[in-house]
Amino acid sequence: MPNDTGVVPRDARAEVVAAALAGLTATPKTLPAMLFYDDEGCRLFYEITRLPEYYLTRTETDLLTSIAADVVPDGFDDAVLVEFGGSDETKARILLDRADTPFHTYVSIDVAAPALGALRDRMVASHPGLTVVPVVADFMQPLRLPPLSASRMGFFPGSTIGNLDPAAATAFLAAARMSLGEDAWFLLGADLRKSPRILLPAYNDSAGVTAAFNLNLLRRLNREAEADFDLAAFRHEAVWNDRDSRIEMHLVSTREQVVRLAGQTLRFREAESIHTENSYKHTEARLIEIARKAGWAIERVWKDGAGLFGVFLLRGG
Ligand code: AVJ
Repeated sequence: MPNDTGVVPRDARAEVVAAALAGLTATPKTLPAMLFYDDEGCRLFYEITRLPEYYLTRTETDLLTSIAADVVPDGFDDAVLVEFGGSDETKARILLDRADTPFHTYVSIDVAAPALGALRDRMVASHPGLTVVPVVADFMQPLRLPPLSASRMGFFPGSTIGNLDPAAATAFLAAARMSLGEDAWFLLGADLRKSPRILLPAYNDSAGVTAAFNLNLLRRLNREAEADFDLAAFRHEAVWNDRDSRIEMHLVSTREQVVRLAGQTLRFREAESIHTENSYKHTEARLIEIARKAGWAIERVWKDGAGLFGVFLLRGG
């Protein structure tokens, strides 16, 4: 990941090369969605969140704002909010900015150390009374958190859980339950299954921002993995996979071609795709089933008026 100077450390580059080679030598070809988020990818994702077709961010933000007082369990005080994959505090602020917030500590777990450092600086400046604890770690793994107060709430907004297949989503929620310890709570934001007439434009917007976001992956590999992808020879594609209930993003080769990456030769057939992302769209019932399998009880579920997006309050034992 880039540091403040824009220079990518060698070991980070080695990880990008290893991940890219593993995916691009597999059949069918894939690339991990986490590779989207270099500096330009983060900027493009922010632009996506402002698109008229991308209803997710504004729907969740409005929903969280309207329920912020209700998500706090009775007797919850001296509380800690633990965000998973939280290198952007915008959603957490909805809970932390309230005059009556029970949260005095904000723990944010993310692999991107520079982004976490910037987040800490922003939060310390705007919230003098708040203790901000950045934790540099892969949130998919169980982790040892610093000693926390009795009232703990995990936070996983943004429908990031949609990137995980159901088994991985269950494993993540189970690991988070272990990391948070006994009697913790968890607030999960997830996009819901709906008509592809709404879903497809959200992942194939008319301004072409999602296409640029997808193709930026290849630009990143050209820079960080000594690759020579011709960006004009791949096109963005978003498809609805009804059986698996997910949007898939692909980069499709427009012709037969050969690409070099870190000294290796990669061959593409015409119309061959690189599968770059899954975005699962589960029903409320399916998400409840996944949370239960991970050992959580369902305390309450909120949806926006149109039933596009769900916020799930889970309770550990
Ligand atoms: C950040 C994973 C929730 O799946 O909607 C947006 C990423 N990809 N447009 C999503 C994304 C294409 C986003 N998540």
